Parts: sequence; structure tokens; C-alpha cells
Amino acid sequence: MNKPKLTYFDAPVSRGEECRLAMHLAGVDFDDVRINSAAWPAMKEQMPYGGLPVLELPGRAPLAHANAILVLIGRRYGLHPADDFEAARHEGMMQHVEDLRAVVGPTVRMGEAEKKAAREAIVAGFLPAWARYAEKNIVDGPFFGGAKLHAVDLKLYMAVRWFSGGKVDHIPATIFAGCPRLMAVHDAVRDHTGVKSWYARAA
Ligand SMILES: N[C@@H](CCC(=O)N[C@@H](CS)C(=O)NCC(=O)O)C(=O)O
Repeated sequence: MNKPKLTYFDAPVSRGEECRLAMHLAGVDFDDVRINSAAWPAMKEQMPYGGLPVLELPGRAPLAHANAILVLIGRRYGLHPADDFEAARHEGMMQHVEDLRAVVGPTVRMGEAEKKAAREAIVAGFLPAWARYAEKNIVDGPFFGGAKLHAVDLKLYMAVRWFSGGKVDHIPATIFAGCPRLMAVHDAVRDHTGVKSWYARAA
């Protein structure tokens, strides 16, 4: 292996896509390995923590957990704050997105009736509270840390985009419409030149 390799499922979503975007915005030439779900069971035990994404760098052990990957890439390529307190503040918001995935993610595998009940409860309680906490921690805008895009913004973008496309049954596309700062992060990432060039390239 002579160039970085990022492995994730074959879908432009979630933890894998935020890491792909970070690698692209960092200007890193990487192998974008996309596996299908049929190949996954045989691979799972070989992964550091049994999940994807996994980043492999020449001469290093495979690195797992999306936030660890984002922080490493961010530190190396200017997508994570140099100031340690501001970096920790960004990592707090990254964890907030993981908290969201931990609640909504399991509903994906539920049967229809259970899924509907679980998501309606999430829409009534967890998601508005999650959004309120996200909103109050975004200070200046348009990005989380102000004028410059960082890795945390890619993560917030993936979280908002998950629902705003209107394709998650029982969760309204407008669930975050009352959160102007959160939506501003989403829109600023969506409209960022580097992000647009990733989707132009992948199309
Ligand atoms: N904490 C890990 C979670 C990894 C994870 O659960 N990834 C999902 C895809 S987003 C996965 O690998 N699912 C398949 C499985 O767990 O077998 C991270 O932040 O990357």
C-alpha cells in the first residue's frame, strides 16, 4: 500500500462519507474502497473495532472510529483547530452527532410497526432536544467555528442531510427547520467549493 486507503460501505452517507469528504478537502489522494454488504460479514472481525470506516495509512495500523479519523486528518491538514480548547469544543459536537446516530441508527433495522413507533417518539422528544443543544453550541457561523470549515462541519452536514432529504420514514424533512444556525452549517458545507467538487467528481 503506498497511498492512504479509506474503507466504508458503498453509500454516500454517514461516518464513511464525512471521512471521504475530509480526505478530499484535505487534498489527500486516497483509495476510496467501497464494500457491499454481502462482503462485510467476512471482513468484520478483521477491523479494529468491528465497524467501518477504517483508514489505513502507509506504515501504520488501521485506524477506526470516524471521529478519530476526522481529528487525525483535521490536525494534519488544517481541518481541526490548533487551539486545544477549541479543538475539544469541536470534538464535543462530533460526539453530539454520534449520540444522534446511536439513537436513530438502531431504528433502521426495526420492523415497520416498531420503527414507526420508535421514530415518532424520537421526533417528539429526542430530536428537538438534540437540535436545541446543537443550535446553542454553534456560536458565530456560518460554520461551527465561524468563517472557516472544519471536520466537525462535515459531520453536522451529514447529520442534517440524513433527514433533510425527506427519505427517512416518519421523520419530517423539516425537523431542523427551526434551527437557523444548524441549517446555516448545512447550507455552507453544501455550497462549499471543495464539497461541490467531491460530488461533481463522484457523479
Ligand atoms: N464508533 C464507530 C461506529 C462504527 C459503525 O458502527 N459503523 C457502522 C456503519 S456507519 C458499521 O460498521 N456497521 C456494520 C456493523 O457494525 O457490523 C465509528 O464512529 O466509526
